[in-house]
Amino acid sequence: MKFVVLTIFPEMFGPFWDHGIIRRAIEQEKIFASTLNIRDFAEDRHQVTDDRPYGGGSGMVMKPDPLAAAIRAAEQDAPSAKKILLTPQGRVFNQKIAHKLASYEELVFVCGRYEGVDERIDHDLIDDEISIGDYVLTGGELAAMVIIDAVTRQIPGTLGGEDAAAKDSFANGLLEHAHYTRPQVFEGKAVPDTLLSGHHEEIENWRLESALMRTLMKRADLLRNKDLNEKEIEMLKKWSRNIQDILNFHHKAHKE
Ligand code: 6GU
Repeated sequence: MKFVVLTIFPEMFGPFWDHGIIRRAIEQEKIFASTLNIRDFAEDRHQVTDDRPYGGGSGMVMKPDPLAAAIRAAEQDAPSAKKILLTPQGRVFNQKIAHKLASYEELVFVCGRYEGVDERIDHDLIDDEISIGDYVLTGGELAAMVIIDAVTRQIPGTLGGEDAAAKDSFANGLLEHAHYTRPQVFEGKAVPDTLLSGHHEEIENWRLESALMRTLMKRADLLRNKDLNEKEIEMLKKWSRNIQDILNFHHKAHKE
């Protein structure tokens, strides 16, 4: 996968390329990462990339000419790339989009700054617009890093475990199960017995139940939209029977 990022702050990306999974993916040539400084494509003496908005008002607008030139230069470097503009007006990023983007050979990220980008940077130059959530950032750089991070860990071989990405939160529509490591007892709290049992099937069942419970408690919306499998339905029914049982006892106790 080749990532090319167009930005007026290329220095922001140095530390990002240089740490953890991203660094290792670059070293192992699973990903190729570069930035282009939009300022280098400004023709004027001061290399200006923004200007005041026609019609007046506060804030500055990113000029179309340096940006268009930068995008065309990126296309030289990554001819098959999907070109993505980072903007709060884009479709909202999620795991499904991360998975889809990981299937491309090349991605170009265009980081908007100031109040916005001149409207004439449009369909010939941009294939997709993505936002990372309903809040406003000062620029698309952090959003590009978020997306590059999520896409990189979808690329086979970038994570430690064989199928680590497949077990991720959201990959199966559930949050991840609870995790424990040493010590076995921390501040009086013990690790659940099942996880110490060495019994693989029981451990898998425990993890599914943990994942399902956490999703129900923290993100019930995910469960409503999920295709539940038979095991998951059985677990939910079991809980439901238990809850009904408690309520029945409670009801009787109060009538007596
Ligand atoms: Cl992609 N850009 C900016 N400026 N703000 C955002 C965003 C992107 N996604 C959420 N907020």
